[in-house]
Amino acid sequence: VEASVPEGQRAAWKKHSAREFKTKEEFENEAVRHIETTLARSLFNCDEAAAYAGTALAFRDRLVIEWNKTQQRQTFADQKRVYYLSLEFLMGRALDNAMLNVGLKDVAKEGLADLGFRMEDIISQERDAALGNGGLGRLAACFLDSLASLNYPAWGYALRYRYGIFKQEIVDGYQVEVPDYWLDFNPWEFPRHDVTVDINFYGSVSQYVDDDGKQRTVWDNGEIVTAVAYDAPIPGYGTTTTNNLRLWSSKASHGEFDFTKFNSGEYEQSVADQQRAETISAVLYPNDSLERGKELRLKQQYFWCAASLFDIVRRFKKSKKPWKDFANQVAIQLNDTHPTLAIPELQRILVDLEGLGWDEAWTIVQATFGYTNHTVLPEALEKWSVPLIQHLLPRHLQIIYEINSQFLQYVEKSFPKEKDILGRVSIIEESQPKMVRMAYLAVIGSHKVNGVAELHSDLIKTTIFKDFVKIYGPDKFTNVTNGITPRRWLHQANPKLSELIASKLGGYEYLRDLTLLHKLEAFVDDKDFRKDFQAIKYANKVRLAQYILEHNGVKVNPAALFDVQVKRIHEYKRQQLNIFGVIHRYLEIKAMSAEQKKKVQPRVSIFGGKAAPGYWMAKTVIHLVNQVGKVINADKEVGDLLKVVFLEDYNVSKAEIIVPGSDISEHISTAGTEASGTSNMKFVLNGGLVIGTCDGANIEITREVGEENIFLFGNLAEDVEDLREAHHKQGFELDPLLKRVFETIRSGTFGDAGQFSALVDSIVDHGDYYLVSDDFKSYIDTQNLIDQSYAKQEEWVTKTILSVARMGFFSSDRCIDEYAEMIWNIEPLKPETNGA
Ligand code: GPW
Repeated sequence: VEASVPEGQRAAWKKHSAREFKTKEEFENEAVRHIETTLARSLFNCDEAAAYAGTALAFRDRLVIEWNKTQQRQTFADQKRVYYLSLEFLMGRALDNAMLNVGLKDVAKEGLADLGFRMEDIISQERDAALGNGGLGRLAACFLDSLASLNYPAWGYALRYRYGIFKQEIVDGYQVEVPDYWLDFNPWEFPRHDVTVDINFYGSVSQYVDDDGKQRTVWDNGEIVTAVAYDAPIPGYGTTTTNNLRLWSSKASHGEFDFTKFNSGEYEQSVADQQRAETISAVLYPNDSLERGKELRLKQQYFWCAASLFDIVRRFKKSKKPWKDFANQVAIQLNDTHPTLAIPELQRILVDLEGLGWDEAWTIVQATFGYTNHTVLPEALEKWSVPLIQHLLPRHLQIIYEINSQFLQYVEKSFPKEKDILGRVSIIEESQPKMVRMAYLAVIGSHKVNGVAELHSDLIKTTIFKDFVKIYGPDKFTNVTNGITPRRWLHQANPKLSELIASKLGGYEYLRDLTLLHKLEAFVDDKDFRKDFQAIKYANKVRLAQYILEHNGVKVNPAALFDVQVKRIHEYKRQQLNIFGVIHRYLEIKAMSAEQKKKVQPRVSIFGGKAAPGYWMAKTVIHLVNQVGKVINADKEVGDLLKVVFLEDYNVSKAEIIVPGSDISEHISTAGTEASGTSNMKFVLNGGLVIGTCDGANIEITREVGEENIFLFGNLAEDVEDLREAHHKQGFELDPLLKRVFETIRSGTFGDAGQFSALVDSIVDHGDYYLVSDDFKSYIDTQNLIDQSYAKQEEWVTKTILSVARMGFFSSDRCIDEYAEMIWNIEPLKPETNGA
């Protein structure tokens, strides 16, 4: 439908076209107008929530103007776009980010002060958009920020969950999950009731011969659910480029709300049907690095992939280009295997709906997709049962079998002498029931596969995808080491440090090119700079100490060493190693004379993170941390020498307070299990040091900052398999210090020992799969080294400054440029060119 205004009327249109505020006066004008009209409030009943809403709406207007222009410009330029398919986008708050990215935070701050409000109070009114579990979802959010900041034409696609990741409450030391209904006021989303896609489930497949005598396949007679688009603007930093994040919401199709049922008195049934449809986008699955094979999850995945592909194909078809140009116009990145159904779905669209030949279609599919792997953990690799896919997506199962059959024929021809290879690389696992291995389908359907840190990218080539390297050659596999956006994780979370750096580097250009940080090295001996740098760290620790007092009721000394481990609770991430180390430290202190105690470096051990609701071992760790904290924090003999706190409901906005306030942070996974880690980068960028294993991005952080500036310990990835095998064959000697820790737990020091037996037994009786005992001594020794190093404050400050200066590599801008060049083959579209 042609909907543009005729030439003759455009002058009037342009005269009244929306304008962007620039000054404090104009901001106040916009905010007050929104508070008084949009919200129907007045100066007599404007609380902080209303002031937040008015501010957000004022900035939203600004974003929308640039968003519209960007979309017009990108459509007009008609160059290749990238689509980032991720089931998770852990965005956090949007207002602060919007103000900083458009460069008007100071203007708004003064304006709000005029109106009687403090900026911090207003910002903290906003609820986090928590549509993700952990690192994978936050990475997607950082990538959106970088894509827009670098002016790439890019869209994110995901689901509009009504409930994001649950809110965590700690009750009597236990985790309790509370639903996160976040949508009652969300000024950042725009419902597009005119952008809908009908999605088919179940039903049947039939063949017919079309007018040209071609054999065609149709899939129909199933249940139809409608996808409705909700869009959110993604502003770039220091550019007007504003990209789009499109979230799909499910609702009953008109056919579904059955009026015959309704009229014949089956009102309840028709409402029930409606609710069933809405259930698809109702809730984010709260498992991190674990696959549970639930039908509703598969429905979510297909619903989202099908709606997104329909949308992408619809946009491509508007350009009237031939299909052979598809992969020159469209790059689709699969964030882990969750969107793998997009592969058979695009093949289905091209073959069944558009009438392309199989091979022609398959060439397009492979050229379009790239796949990012984020784990080698077997329990996280997705598999779906063949009967379930057969039932829910009968046509897709046929297509998957056809893809597999052609692939296996090719493998058989290439490796005629290898009998076992076909069974090993088949997309179908011959188990009972048969399973579809989604990672294999993703590898086969993509032109590039990448891991997320060097070690991880090497590991996938030698373990889970070893055979595929042989089949396709090594060039199909590559590495893009993860990164973080310095806008949120330095400028926004740590404005004082950002300002100090800008004062030395002559402005904020380093936020667009983080490698410029290297110039800070020149100031490492500058007395004033060192003093300022240290004072900022101290102020951030004071802020964190206030937060701890407010939320945990524990008074901590900001001069103590703040030791932080915040991330999802998982056995492979080894929070248990940390808390056992804390217990060891407690026992050491208890055994000291008053004289010895004077030499102890005071510490605060800070934990935070959510456990998946069904993950008992992880929940036990949370409980143990809280019990240990209760005992130690109340022990007068220990006092300020050791405090232990568990921060409730760790999320993005809390990370923005916690990360800048850390001296040392823990990234202590069993070597070879953490694909990359990204919070390690955030801590170092904010002037904290890392204690970590030789795993994931820790290794590259070491390469960049120098091994004298990081505290590495523990066994290496290459030795893990042998150690595990030895445990099983010979058994193993429990580390004596760890043994003493377990005796303390068993004695009931931290409450009924039975509550922690599973945790202790997994190490003592069940082979210590995560090598906690093997790494314990080395961990304790390294922690002691940290105490000594921290006591030499001048050396410590030197380490932290040099580390910050050397973190340029870890900007997510670098990641996006690498993806663009190696995988997507796309170019930026600068606002100045084609100025719409
Ligand atoms: F298991 N990651 C995550 F690979 O946060 F799917 N959730 C997940 O479900 C998975 C991975 C999955 C994380 C990795 O654990 C972390 O090492 C990495 O830095 C992050 O993804 C981003 O790549």
